Amino acid sequence: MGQQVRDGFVELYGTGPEGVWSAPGRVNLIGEHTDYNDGFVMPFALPHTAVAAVSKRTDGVLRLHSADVEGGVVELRLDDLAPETDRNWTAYPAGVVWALREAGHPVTGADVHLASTVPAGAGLSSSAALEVVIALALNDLYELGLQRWQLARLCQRAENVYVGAPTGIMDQTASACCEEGHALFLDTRDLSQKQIPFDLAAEGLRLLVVDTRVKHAHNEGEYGKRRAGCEKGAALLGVDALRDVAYDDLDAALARLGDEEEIVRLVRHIVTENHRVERVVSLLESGETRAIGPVLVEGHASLRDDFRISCPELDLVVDTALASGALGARMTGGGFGGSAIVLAEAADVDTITKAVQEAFAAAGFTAPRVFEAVPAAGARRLSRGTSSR
Ligand code: GAF
Repeated sequence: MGQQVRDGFVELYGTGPEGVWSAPGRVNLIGEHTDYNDGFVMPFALPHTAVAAVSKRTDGVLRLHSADVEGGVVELRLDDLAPETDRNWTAYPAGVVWALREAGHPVTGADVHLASTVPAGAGLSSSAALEVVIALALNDLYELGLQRWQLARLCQRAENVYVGAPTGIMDQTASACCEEGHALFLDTRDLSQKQIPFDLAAEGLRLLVVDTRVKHAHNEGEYGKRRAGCEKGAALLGVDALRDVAYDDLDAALARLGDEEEIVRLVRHIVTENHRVERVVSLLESGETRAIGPVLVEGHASLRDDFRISCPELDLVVDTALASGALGARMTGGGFGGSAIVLAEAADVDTITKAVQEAFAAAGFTAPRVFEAVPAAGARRLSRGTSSR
């Protein structure tokens, strides 16, 4: 796709870009809604990417164009960029430019043409991919010298402040830092990372992504409500973040919350979910990959019953996949729609896929999109200058 995006840039702007970059979407294996509680997550990168051809400008103008969206080039003046003024796709790349400048980086403009294969609204981080690809391009072109984790932080700031979605740091870090063939064990408190080898094919296993086609968005209120509830839980328990509630102390902590029923549920999810991430890491490190299946299922139950962010379509994927022989399944990402993941023996993939498709048809739901996820590379530069690919 790099060449196509480069050609699109030439057609639009009449000259070749200074480079072409890509940044992937992600799937989260385990560790949901833990990132804004200073907890653990374990995403891996998808082969689906946002690809951007970019050149610098010196006149304080940002020109943005997407091959995926109707409409022409959007031209913005850097001095006019202001938080929560843009409700379109352009808010993601423009937010990154705003965040870089606000942090004091000397970005003086850019021409951008991009295209993405990350399905939008599917809970697979299409917006983080857009942010990270722009951040990486500008970091290279303006020689800012920022490290990957710093780019992820700036992208999160773009999303939180400029776009106005109160998300955590997982998606941007996944897009910026994941490595091919690995899942990323990330401690969101200090952003320390460990790449965990995750080669399912070598073990005769597959991981399916089932996009329910139920669109979700993080700035629609429910995400923010969960985040506020978790913060209230931490305050009631006298800790900086729910990450500080030890799994072994969970019962005592919940007892201290008394009749705060909703907070009890949120706290229980976060504390048990952090523990599930640690269990999955240790199972993978000891080569017991199949044994992560039941942990994924527990994670789904916790998101459905305690955190209450699943939906009938996601539950149907999980229930149908498990009834058809899957080793594990759960919703992935922010919830309220989006995608589920299914861990299965390679030999069972067709049966499970068919069963899910039939169950959706029988329930009168839109046909889901099912594909296999193989851990892919994180963000990278695809080409330099105008002639290379
Ligand atoms: C969304 C958010 F963007 C992430 O930060 C994370 O909270 C996730 O939902 C839930 O784990 O993808």
